[in-house]
Amino acid sequence: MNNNFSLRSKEIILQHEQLITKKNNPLFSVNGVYNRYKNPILTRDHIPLNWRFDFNPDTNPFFMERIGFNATFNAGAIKIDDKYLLAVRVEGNDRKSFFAIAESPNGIDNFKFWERPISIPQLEKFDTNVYDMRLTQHDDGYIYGVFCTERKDPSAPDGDTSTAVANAGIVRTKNLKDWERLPDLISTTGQQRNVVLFPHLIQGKYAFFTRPQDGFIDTGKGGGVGFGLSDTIENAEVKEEQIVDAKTYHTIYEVKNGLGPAPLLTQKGWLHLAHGVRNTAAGLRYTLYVFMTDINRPWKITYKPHGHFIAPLKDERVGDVSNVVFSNGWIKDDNDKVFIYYASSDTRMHVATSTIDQLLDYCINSPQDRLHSHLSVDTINKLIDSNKKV
Ligand code: M1P
Repeated sequence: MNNNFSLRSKEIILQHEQLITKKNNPLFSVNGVYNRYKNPILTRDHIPLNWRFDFNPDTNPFFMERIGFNATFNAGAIKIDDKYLLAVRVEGNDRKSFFAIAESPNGIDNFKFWERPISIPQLEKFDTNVYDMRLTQHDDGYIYGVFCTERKDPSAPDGDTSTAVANAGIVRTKNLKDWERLPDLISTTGQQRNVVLFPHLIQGKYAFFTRPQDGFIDTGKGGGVGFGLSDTIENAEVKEEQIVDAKTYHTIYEVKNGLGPAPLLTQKGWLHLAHGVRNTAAGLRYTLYVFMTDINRPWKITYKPHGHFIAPLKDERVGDVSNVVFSNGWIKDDNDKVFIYYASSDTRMHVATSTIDQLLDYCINSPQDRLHSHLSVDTINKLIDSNKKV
């Protein structure tokens, strides 16, 4: 056996084992709302070595990587049988995203990918790219994965090789291994991304949070987190969408926003995590925010703290698409601990932990965005005044 092969393979196997078994620790939280963790939970280096290297010394004498991976991000999340499972968006060096399940015993470290990535069954019109799967354990007994499917825009002029049409693809499973593909969601708006299936029927219908938009990048007149009902899931069609949370001038979601994972049920209503996008001279900035909706009318906002909940910090700020945090997965544990899975800069995955009590307190008792600087000052002064009485 070539010395090169032997030395390199041993070293790479050792480094990989050390990485995927590394312990993760919470960091002190100044805001007291959630704890970040020291290490990212998944990076492209976590991808199994047998997806990347040819282990045959005859055909790979230099032990070179044959298939490269670019990023692991935007993961859906679910807990089954005491295992914390992420449906990770893995992006290859060829820019194609796909999904792969990574499993952890504790939700914060030791994430390991299952043996193979998920093979999504194809419809007549193949997906060009798939990403950002939201997992919903539905009352009907299935786990649904709703994801973005992207195909070249058939109306793009000759020579335009980037304009795409985005839509919501739907798959379902009972074990995260065998997936049944259902037809894509039909809606009256041109494009859909960030579509999330609500876990219960409403008025006997399947309910979706949507994000209607006019174009692939621009939301145009659409925009905002929407909500609509479909008679069936086997041929899902949302004929009417109402806006739950509109994009708004001079906010952290002035350009667009979209729901993250399926909302969590609490005694005080539904808890939602979403992302908001604002413009800056340096490009778009994606941050996460939370809000609550009425327990019986999950499309009606009841509480919405001002500004962002999680924004890109330190190393999180830089990556393939810098200044982005994005989340489409969280898990509420039996003891009401909440694991918030978020990706930074379209590059790697992180976890933050909180509790339902902390998140409710944050939602209910944080001031709202009053949309003008002088009203923000007024809000600060009210806190200063009330602190004088303490
Ligand atoms: O690059 C940031 C994000 O951009 C898109 O999100 P949205 O549809 O809200 O603009 C998605 O491509 C998402 O995957 C990505 O993280």
